[in-house]
Amino acid sequence: MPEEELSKIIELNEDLIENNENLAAQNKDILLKYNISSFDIVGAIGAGKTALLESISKRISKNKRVLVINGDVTTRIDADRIEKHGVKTIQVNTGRECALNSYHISQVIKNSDLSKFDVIFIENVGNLICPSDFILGTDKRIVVVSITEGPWVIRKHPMLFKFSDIAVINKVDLIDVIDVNVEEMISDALEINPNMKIFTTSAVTEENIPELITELFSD
Ligand SMILES: Nc1nc2c(ncn2[C@@H]2O[C@H](COP(=O)(O)OP(=O)(O)OP(=O)(O)O)[C@@H](O)[C@H]2O)c(=O)[nH]1
Ligand SMILES: [Mg+2]
Repeated sequence: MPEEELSKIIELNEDLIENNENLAAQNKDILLKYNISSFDIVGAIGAGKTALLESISKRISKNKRVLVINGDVTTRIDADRIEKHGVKTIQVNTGRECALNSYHISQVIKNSDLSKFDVIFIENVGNLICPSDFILGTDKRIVVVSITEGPWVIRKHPMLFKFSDIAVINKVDLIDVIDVNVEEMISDALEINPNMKIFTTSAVTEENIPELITELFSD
């Protein structure tokens, strides 16, 4: 590819990221104005993002008014799973895009009565690469992987860990049948981001879910 064309592509990409960051800052201001705690959940396909959200929703929906925004390429399967636990959900289908961006979230914000919610969770499309370029304007980002993705999943995807606040290593109930060293996965995450809070969870046994919830609402 000629050098000139390549530099145009790089510029376009930088513009996209900058526009996304500006819109994310606006989302953040609006959510703050309504005193809403907000979290976006990124992570591998099938790592258990929805299962964890089901477990969290079930536990907090008695005391907090929760909205879950589900990003998915085409279906609303995840939103239907979560809605059963007494929280409101909004499905955003991203079509050909591999991650939610701050424009999607700004549209949801614009069309929702935010005074009805205390907490917003955003489940991103399952993908360990695309979401790293697109912040959404939430208070905290949670990255979810599970032990079934193999021992190197964190080391292979450093960007998402670098820019997340909390890491969840899920499916630890399967530790007897999967050959991974969870302690090594934890140290991989801490090497990438020493400030990260890390939780080893199971959405099935609900191990460490109360601790995760305490961390979410700790400040
Ligand atoms: N054993 C076990 N299975 C789990 C756990 N969490 C989720 N699962 C199962 O893993 C599969 C995928 O879980 P989901 O919650 O749909 O994962 P996800 O990350 O939301 O997946 P996508 O939205 O498709 O990226 C389902 O069959 C869940 O029941 C866990 O902690 N332990
Ligand atoms: Mg899901």
